[in-house]
Parts: sequence; structure tokens; C-alpha cells
Amino acid sequence: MKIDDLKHAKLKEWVQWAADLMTPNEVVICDGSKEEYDSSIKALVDAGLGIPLKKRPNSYLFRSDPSDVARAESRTFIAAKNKDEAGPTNNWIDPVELKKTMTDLYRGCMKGRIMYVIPFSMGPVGSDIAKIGVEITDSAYVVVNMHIMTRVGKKVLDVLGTDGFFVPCIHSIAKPLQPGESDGGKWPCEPDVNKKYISHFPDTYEIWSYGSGYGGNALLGKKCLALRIASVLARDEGWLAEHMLILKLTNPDGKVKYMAGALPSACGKTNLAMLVPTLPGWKVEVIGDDIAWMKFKNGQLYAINPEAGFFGVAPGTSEQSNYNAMQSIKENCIFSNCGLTDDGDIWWEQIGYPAPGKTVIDWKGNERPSPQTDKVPKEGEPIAHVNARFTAPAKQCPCIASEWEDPAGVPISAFLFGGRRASTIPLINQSKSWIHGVFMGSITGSEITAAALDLKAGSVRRDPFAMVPFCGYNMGDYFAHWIKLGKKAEAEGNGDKLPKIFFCNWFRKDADGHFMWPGFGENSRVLSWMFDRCDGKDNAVETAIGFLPKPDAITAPEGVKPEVMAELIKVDTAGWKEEISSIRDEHYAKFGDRLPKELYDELDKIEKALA
Ligand code: OXD
Ligand code: MN
Repeated sequence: MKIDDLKHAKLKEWVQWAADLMTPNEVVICDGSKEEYDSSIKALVDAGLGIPLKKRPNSYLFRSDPSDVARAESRTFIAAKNKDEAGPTNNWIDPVELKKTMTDLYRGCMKGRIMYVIPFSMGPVGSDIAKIGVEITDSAYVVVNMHIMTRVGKKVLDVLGTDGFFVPCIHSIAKPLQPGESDGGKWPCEPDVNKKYISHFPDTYEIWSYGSGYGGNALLGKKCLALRIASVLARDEGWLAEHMLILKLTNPDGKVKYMAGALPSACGKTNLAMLVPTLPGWKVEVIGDDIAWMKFKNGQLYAINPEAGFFGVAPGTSEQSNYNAMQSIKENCIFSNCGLTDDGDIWWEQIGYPAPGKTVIDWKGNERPSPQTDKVPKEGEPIAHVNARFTAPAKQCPCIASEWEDPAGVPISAFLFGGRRASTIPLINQSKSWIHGVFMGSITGSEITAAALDLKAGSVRRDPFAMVPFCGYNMGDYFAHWIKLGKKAEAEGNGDKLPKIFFCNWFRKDADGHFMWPGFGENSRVLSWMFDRCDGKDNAVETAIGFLPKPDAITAPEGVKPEVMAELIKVDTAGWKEEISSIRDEHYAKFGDRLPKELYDELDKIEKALA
């Protein structure tokens, strides 16, 4: 298919403009076919970038440039019309100035390369909750990853028609090729981090990315479209685009509920979404592990997973921590920045077994003696980068729910927020109202474990709704949007259909620094309590901070003593008083008068109840 074959006039004009600006050798409109996937992979292998894995059919390992290993938060911009609209949690550049800078960078940037045009759907094609994006990129690695992570191709163009809405996404790795030059095994990107740009134009719903080829910086459907731009669309259109997993929970009677959960990065969201319950008779199935798009229909909130694959963090993933993820990555996967064993398989720290063979090649391509354990090394560099990833088709997950692609979405009964907190925050807590639940989302935070981040180790980094890196507008307004949707549902007589809201903490530590709760599959005990709460079961006590489990409502897992269990579900009054003042002085204060008054009211209410 050629540019001239595009039937959507605006799309055709935009693609032609991009081709004239970036001057690629060739333009390819992606059709999403297996042939296209295979030929793109072949081109990547021929360029020395992809390494076929002997142990995993149709799977490949890529090693990126050391400058290009994670989302570049300091180079991520929300170019709203003024700084206030972007808010205190986002980097802002004037959109006119940013477009000028980036247009200059884009000029001629695809010389010697193919410009791929990827029409993709976030969400099942044609779903009324889904949206269409088109990504222009000069990276075949992006093409193959987008094939797994989204729905690509002609069927998307058919839905788009001649005048449908799409989010235009431009991406370049910023590495033109001279005649006769090839990548020759070197990951192409702009190695100077300060020259990378991950830019969002919320007023025109556009994304421009330059200089990085990795993950969320380059696969623009994920964080850029499905969260940053979608959060703006959701604000404008009255729905929710959230950094949430979606899971299906079935109780021993076969009754089903769907829950959506937001946990900051590195709190085990993917593990929770694919959990294997230890509680007999209960079943967890996954709908999505990272993003949820939700719309009200007849007063009930329905969610879809806009993605079609998992872009999961590899280190730490093992049969023990996430059996279902390990089953999902047996074939047809892309691995990035993992180790390579001498028998042709991937390896990473905490994969559950030591690296086989005498040597292993680390993520930088250096041969190293095989570690004798799978532990994270105390000194020296790990074999896999800490942000090494697998890209896996969601349909390969053994616990994928049969309805995961239902275009209508699934009805959500509960929201779960949570973070990594060594003290104060109980194992589980249910909000007393929608607004109290929004308060809970707004105070979400995790403790900093490494002192390297210029923050006091042990101090809490607030990540409201786990959306700080992903909200495309002022977060004060984002809280107001959540409050508004709840009030609207209540005003329409649908308050009882609103999801119940919970806050969890799997990471409490005792005085000796040991985790008090085993987590993983044992979290099913908490999910089952939530399930019963949604049915109005009398298994909670009302406290100053919310509804906590009655003393025997959650049976302690093996190894958790009754006094520890009691500690996990009690109100730590002194801790909460400190929490309240930290929220008021260090967190809410950042948002100035954009912070909804209702949230200060919640804070006052809890403070009074604790007194
Ligand atoms: C992710 C993240 O990659 O949240 O999903 O950082
Ligand atoms: Mn995420």
C-alpha cells in the first residue's frame, strides 16, 4: 500500500508532510500481517540488532544502547498552552517553541531508512471505548513491538474510514544512514539524553518523539497515547484512562467480579494481575496488566484493556513470582536487554534458577562467568538491565480471561490503589465514599528504596493514582475529574453502581525490617475480602481511616502469627497523624488552588476522627 492509496484525506496529507520533512528512502504503510512481522524481524536480524533465541521459538533478543534503557521522564514534555495547564508534576515547554525545535530535528532524520506508517487500534478494533492512533516511525523494532502490543493494519484503516478521529504519533530514532551504511549491530538512537524528546501536545492530541528507540519512549500507543493523551481525551469526553490492571475474580460459587488496580511502577502490578490464588476455590484471570480505559454505560463503569500484549519487566519474574507470565513468554516474544545464555536462551536476575553453562552474555554484550545463583549481585553490574523487558502477546497467557477482547468491556466492581509502605498503611482499607476513595487515590505513594534518587531513603514519593508520570494535564484538575464523575453518577441515582474503592499495602515491615505479609498468591485473601465487601458482607469495622477487616475476616496465611495479622489491619493513629501532615504540607500544597477543596475536606475529616 502506498501513500496515495490512503482514503483518509487528513491522514494522507499528514503522512506526505512527514515524508517530505524526514526524507526517508521509502514509505511503508503497515498492514499488520505475519509476513510484515517476519520481514521486519529479518531486517533487524540482518542489521545485527535482533538475535534469534534457540530455546524459544520465533523469539528474539535485542540489546539497546546504554543511554536508551528506560522511559526518559526528564525529557518527557506536556506542551499544553501554558505551564499551569501542564501542572506541577509535568515538564512543560511552550508548544510553538517545541514544535519549532523538533521540526528542525526531524528534518532529514530518516534519510537512508524506511518510514513505517503504523495504523493501530488501542482496544478491540471497533469497540466504542477504543481509539485509533497512527505511528510514523523509522524503527523496525517499533513495528514488531507494536504488532504485539496493539492491533495493527488494514482493519484499523477500515474503521477509520475517510474522516475518523486518530491520534497522530511521530517517532524517529534520530539516526539517519549514509549511502551504504547499516546499523551493523549498534542500536540506533540519539545517545545524548538531553537531545531526546518525548513530547505531547494535549490541545491538539498529538505525540512527537525523537531520539529514543526503547519502550514507552518509542511504542507510542502505550504510555504516550493510552495514558498521557488519553487522560486528556477522557477529561474532555467524560471517561477514565488509567494506569490500572484489570482482573477477573471468581469465587468458589462461580460468581464473578472485575477489579481495576493502580499501583506505582515496581509494586507488582503485573504479578497481581496474573496471581495464582492460594485460597482454595478462588480464581484470578487477567484482562490487562497496565492500562484500563473505562466508560459509564447506564450508570455502570465498563473497562477495556487498550493493549494486546504485555511489556513486562523481566528481572524478578520467575515461576514463583509470576507463573503465568513465565508461561506467556515461551514463544513469539521479543526480549530487550536480557542476558543471553550459551545454549541460546534469555536469563535475568531472580528468574528462579542460576544461569546454565559456563558463561552468559550480559545486556551490554559482554561475556561474563555464569552467576551461580539467580540473586541480584551485591556488587558489580547485573547480567540483565533492571528495566529489561519481555514483549509477549496477551493471548499466550494461560490465565487470560475469555472476555479480554470483548469490545463492550467488563463491568468494574472495585478499584484498588496501593503502594510500597513499610509502616502506617494497613494491609487493606475500604473507602467510606467515592470522594474518600478519590482521596485514597490522590495520596498513593511508595517508599524510596535507593538513596541514589536524591531523596531520603524511606521517604515517601507520592504518585497519585500511579499516574504522575502519565497524566497529560494538571493533576489537580485530574482529581477534580474523578470527583466530578462520581458526583454525576450519584446525581443520576447510580451511586450504588459506582465501584467500591480500596487501598492495599503488601509491603509492611516489622521492627527488624522483615516483610510482615508474604504477598504474591496470598494476596488472594485480600481480594476475596474485597469481593465480599462489594456484596455488602458484614466483614469490616468502621474506623477513622476507612473500613478495615474485622479481626477474623482475613485468615492469616501460614507463617503469619495472629498478632502480626492484627497489626496489619489496625489503625496506627500516630503514623496517620504524621501521614496527614505530610499530605497537607508536602503533597497537596504542590497543587495550590488547583487542588479540589473536597480533598482537603477529607483530610480534615480523618484528622478530626483520629484526634
Ligand atoms: C511501565 C511503567 O513500564 O509503569 O509499565 O513504568
Ligand atoms: Mn505501567
